[in-house]
Amino acid sequence: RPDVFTFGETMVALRGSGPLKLGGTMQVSVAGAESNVAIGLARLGHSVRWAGAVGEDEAGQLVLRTLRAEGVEVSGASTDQDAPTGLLLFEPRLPEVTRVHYYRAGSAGSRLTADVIDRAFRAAPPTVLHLTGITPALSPTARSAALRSLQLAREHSSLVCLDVNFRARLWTAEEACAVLREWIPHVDVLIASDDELPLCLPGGGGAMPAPQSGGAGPAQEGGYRETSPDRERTPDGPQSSEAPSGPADNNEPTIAAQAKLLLDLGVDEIVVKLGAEGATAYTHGGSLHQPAKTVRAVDAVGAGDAFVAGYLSALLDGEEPAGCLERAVTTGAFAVASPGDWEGAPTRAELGMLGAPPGTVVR
Ligand code: KDG
Repeated sequence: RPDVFTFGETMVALRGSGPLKLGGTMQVSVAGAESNVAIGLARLGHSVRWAGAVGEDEAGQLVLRTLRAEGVEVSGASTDQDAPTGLLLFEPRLPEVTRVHYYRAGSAGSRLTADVIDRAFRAAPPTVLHLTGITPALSPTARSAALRSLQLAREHSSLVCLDVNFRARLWTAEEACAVLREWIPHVDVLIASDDELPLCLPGGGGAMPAPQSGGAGPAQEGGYRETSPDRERTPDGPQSSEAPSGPADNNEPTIAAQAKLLLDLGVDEIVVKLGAEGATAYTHGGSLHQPAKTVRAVDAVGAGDAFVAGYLSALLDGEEPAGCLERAVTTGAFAVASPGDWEGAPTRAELGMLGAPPGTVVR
């Protein structure tokens, strides 16, 4: 049984160094929320399978080759001869603001079908199924693929982790809400930023999350705290308190009330990413807040996915919510401190580096 099965659209990602209209060079890599999580987990030593559809093109080869090189099993992936692999461009506009441009309408990844997911899942039913709210936004067939995975998870007693990952460029809050609230009864671990929680609740579609600065996720969603190089670092050790904890921020009463509704709907753990404020987990036993780790922010894209990888990794290791949150903010901070969606994801041996004093050279 693999530890985790995940699926979604992974695209070729081109990263510029300034305004795109000025031209210049771009870095070529791949990006996809679910494959970012898969790589993060594989680096931490877990067995992970990823499925999705890529085009029969060099871009598709790059996606599969990258995932294989990272130790992610891709035998369940499919190749679409009639559509290209999707593309996304990252355009850094300000040190902390990145703009994302998608070229994914009609892409191979968006044409994912339930049959592909059915085959991939049944070939090796996992301990954990991880999916995101991006997949159902891609197309009706991708939406049925996601729904099929939820049914299969129930059939095979896989734990279901859902990261809401609302993408305003792909669908409206009302559309997202209609799908997500149907999914909630199938979800065991729900991961969301605070503004995404209403999307999972009846009537939540009206609470439109604020437009995201990068278009690829809240700018600070991975549970990290920024610092400038000349500012003093804050202690990095675990600072969680036992449940129930004090308020995480001024919105805490609303967030707690929403989390309570979700617990009542059958979700076991609701993990709310609060960006620079860290993250709070809500369970039937109470709530637990984990402050962020302090790092110098280089590229926040992918921080939320890294956070999920850390959380699931610790969960698979049998950790309680405190240990899961601690690892999640650690992996989130690694992502923020490194360029790229997933490139800076830590191995297990590297996790402790975050607490090293500035100037440390590991020999
Ligand atoms: O979390 C970062 C990813 O979401 C992004 O790089 C690409 O999957 C992506 C998306 O759909 O935005």
